[in-house]
Amino acid sequence: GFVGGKIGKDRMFELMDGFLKNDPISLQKDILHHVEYTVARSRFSFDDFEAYQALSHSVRDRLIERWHDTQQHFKKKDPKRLYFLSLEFLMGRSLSNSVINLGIRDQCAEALSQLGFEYEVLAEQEGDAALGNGGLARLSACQMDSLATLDYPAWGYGLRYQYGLFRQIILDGFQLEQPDYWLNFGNPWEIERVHVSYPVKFYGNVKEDVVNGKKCKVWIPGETVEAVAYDNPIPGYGTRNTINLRLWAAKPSDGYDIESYNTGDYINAIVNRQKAEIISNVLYPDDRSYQGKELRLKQQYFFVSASLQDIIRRFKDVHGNFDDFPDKVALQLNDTHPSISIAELMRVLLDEEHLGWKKSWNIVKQVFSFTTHTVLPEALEKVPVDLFQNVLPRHLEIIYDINYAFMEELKKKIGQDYARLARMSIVEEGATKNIRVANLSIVCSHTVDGVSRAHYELLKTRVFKDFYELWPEKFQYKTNGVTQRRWIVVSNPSLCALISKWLGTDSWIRDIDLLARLREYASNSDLQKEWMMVKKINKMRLAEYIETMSGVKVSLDAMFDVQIKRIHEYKRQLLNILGVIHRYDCIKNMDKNERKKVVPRVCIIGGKAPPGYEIAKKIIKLCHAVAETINNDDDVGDLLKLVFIPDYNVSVAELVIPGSDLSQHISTAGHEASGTGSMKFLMNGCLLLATADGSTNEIIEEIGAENMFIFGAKINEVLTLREQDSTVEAPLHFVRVVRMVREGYFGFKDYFKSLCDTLENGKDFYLLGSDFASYLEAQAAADIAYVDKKKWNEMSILCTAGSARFSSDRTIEDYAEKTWGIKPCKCPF
Ligand code: GLS
Repeated sequence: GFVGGKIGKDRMFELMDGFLKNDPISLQKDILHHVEYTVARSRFSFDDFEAYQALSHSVRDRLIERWHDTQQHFKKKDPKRLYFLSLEFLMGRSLSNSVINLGIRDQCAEALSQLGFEYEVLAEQEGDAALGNGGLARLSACQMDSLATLDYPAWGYGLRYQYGLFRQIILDGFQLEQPDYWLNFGNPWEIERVHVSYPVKFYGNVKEDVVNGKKCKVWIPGETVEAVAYDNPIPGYGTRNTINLRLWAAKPSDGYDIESYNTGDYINAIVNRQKAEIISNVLYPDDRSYQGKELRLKQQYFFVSASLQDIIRRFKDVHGNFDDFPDKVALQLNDTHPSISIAELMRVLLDEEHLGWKKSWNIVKQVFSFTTHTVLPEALEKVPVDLFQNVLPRHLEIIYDINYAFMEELKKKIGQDYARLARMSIVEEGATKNIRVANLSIVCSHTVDGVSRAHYELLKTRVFKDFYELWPEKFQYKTNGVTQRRWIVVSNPSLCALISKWLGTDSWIRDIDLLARLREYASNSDLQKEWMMVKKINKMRLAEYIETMSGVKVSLDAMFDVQIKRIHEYKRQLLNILGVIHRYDCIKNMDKNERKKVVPRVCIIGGKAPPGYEIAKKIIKLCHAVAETINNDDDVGDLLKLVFIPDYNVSVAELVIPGSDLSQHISTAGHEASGTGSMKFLMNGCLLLATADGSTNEIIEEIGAENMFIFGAKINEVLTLREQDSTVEAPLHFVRVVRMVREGYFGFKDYFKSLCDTLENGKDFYLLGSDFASYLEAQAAADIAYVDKKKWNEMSILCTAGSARFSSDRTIEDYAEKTWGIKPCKCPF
C-alpha cells in the first residue's frame, strides 16, 4: 500500500517533479548532481571515470523508476512468473546496453558533449561483469534481455561472485591467470538490498520429530550463512518493463559461531565469521569439469536456497496455500547447476510446510523445467554421495526417496532390465557412489530442453536415450538465440543505422523477422557500397585495437578471419593454427607471380583456456609461437598475419565481431551443443566457415550452404571415422604441418611434443587429420569468394538477412509458450 505521510500521492509526485525526464538538459542536471553528491567530486573538476560514474548513476535512476513500476504492475496482476535459475550470467557492460534499451543514447551523448565529454570514451571506462565462463553464461544474459523486452514476468537468480572469470595475461606466449576483482571500483548497476536476506544452512544431521501428531524429519544444521540480495535491473527495449536479476552474496550470519565469542577468542571468532563469505567469492573457471568439489556444491545450494526462500515468500504474500503454486511459478534450471533446488523445494514443502510426500511431489514435478547445454556424457555433473551426506544430509535422504519411487515405477514399466535400471538411477553405484544430477533433473522436470535440433537428436539417441524412450513427451528443444540489441545495435551502430535506412524503419530491433526484407536488396549496388563502408569502419577500429594489443600492424585489404571462443580441443583452434601453418608454407614455396594471386589474410584467434587444461594452454602457446615466425617474416609481409587477442570477453567480442569478414566455427561434429558465437557473426554480416555441428545446421537451412563454407565430417560419420582413425593414413599436408611443429620449426620442441601426440594416428580423437583436406578446401573457397567483391557483399547481406531465426526473442517466445506457460505482462507507460 501507499505510505506517503500526510502529503498524499499526488503532492508527493509533484514534489519529486514527476518522472525523470530524458532531454539532454535534464540529463545534464542529473549528471552534475551525481558528480557532486554521489561521486563527491567538484562539479567543476572531474575526469572521464568520474563522469562515467555520474552518467551511470543518472541512467540507473531511470532504471529504478521503471523497475519499481514493473514490479508494482506484476504484483497487481499476479501472473505466472518465470524464475530463471543460473549459476552464470555473462552480462558484460551495462551502460551501453541500458542507454540503448531506454532509448536515451543520443540524449546522453549530447548532454555529455556540452559538458566536454565524449559518450564513447566514457562507455569504455566500464569493466565487464564477467560472472560466467562462455556461451552458456552469455546465453543467460541474452535471454534476460529478451524476457524484459517481450514483457514477460520473469526474474533471474544467480550468484554475485566477488571474482569474475579470471583475466588472461599473456607472458612470452603463455597464458597466466589474474584475479578479476571487478568490484574494485564500485558497481553502479547493482542495488544492495540489506533488508532482503535469508539464512542458508549447511552440514549437521537429521532427526525424527512429531508435528501435529505426525512423524516428520527435522534437519539440525551445523552452519548458517546469510545470503544478501543485490538487484540488477534489466531494461527491456521499447517498453517500460524492467525486470530483475537478483544475485546473492554470502555474508556472515548474525548468530554465527556464538560459541567462540563466548570462549573469549574474539579475534578468531571474527576470522571464522569472515570465512562465510568464501561461498560467493569466486566463479569456477571451467564450464566442463567441476566434479565433486565441496565449495561448488555449497555455491549451488547457497544460491538456490536463498532464491527459493525469496520466491516462496513472494508467493505466500498473496496466496494462502500451495494449491496455486504450479500456476504461478515456473522454475527454470539452466543446466544441472541449480538442480539441487528440486530437493530443496521438496524439503521445504515436506519438512517446513508439512504437505506430505504426495502433495509435495505433485507440486515439484509441475514446476521445474530443465535445459541441458552439453553433449558429452562425461561433462554431466556428479556429486559424490559422501560429500552430499556431509554438506546436505536431509537433501540426500530426499533424493534417495525420489530415486526409490522412480526405480519402483520404472521396474513396473521395463521389468528386470537391471543394466538399464542402473543407467537410469539417480544414484550411480561403484567404487565411489555418486548422485547423477542430470538424472535427478530429468526425473523431476516436466520438460527437458536441448539447445539446437542437432543437440536434441543426440539427446534422444545417445546422451539420454533411456529417458527419451521412457518419456518421449518430456523432450523438446529450443534453438539458442542472441539478442540483436547488444549484438547489432550496441556493438555495430553503423550497421544498425544502415539496416534501418534500407528497411525504412528501426522496428526490426524489436521485430527481428523484418530483417528478412534485406534479402530483396542483397545485390543492390548502392546498398553493397554502403555495406562495404560500414565493414571498413569496423575493420579500422579492430585493426587499431590489434595494433595496440599485440603490436602487429595489419592491412585493411586483407580478409579478417576470426575464431573467438573458449579454448577447447573439440573447438579445434589447433586445426585453425595448422591451417595457418599450411598457408604460410604454401606462400613460402610460391614464386612472385603465384604470390600475386594470394588473398591476404589476417587470422585472429582469441579465447581463454581453463586454468587446469594443459593441452588448451599449449594451443595458446603454439598460436603465439607460429605468429612470432610468420609476423616477423618480411618475405611474407601482408599476405599473412596471425594475431592472438588476449583476455577475450564480451566487450572484446563487441569490437571484434563487427570487424570480421570470415569467422570459424569448426568443432568436431557432434560436440558443440549449439554454439552462439556463429549467430552474432551472422547478424553482423560475417561469413561462416563451419562444420555441420550444433546450430550451424539450422543456419544452413536459413541462408543456404551456398552462402557459407561448410566442411568436414557430419555428426553421423564421426563415430565410424574414429574407429578407422588408426588404420587410415592422414593426408600428406597434415603430416607435414604437424611435423613442422614436432621438429621445432616454431621452437619449443619439447613443450609441443604432447600436443603433437594428440594428433598421432589412432589418437586423433577430434579428427583434425581426417577433416584437414576438406578444411583447406573450404578455406580456398573462401579466398575465391572474397576476390569477387560483389558476390562477397551479397553473401554478407544475406547472412544478416537470414539471421532472424537466431534472435533470443524467438527462443524466449518459444520457451514461454511451450515450456514455461507464461504470458506477457506489460507495464503501462
Ligand atoms: C554450452 C555449449 O557448449 C554451447 O554449445 C552452447 O551454445 C551453450 C549455450 O547453450 O552452452 N554448454 C556449456 O557448458 N558451455 C557452453 O557454452
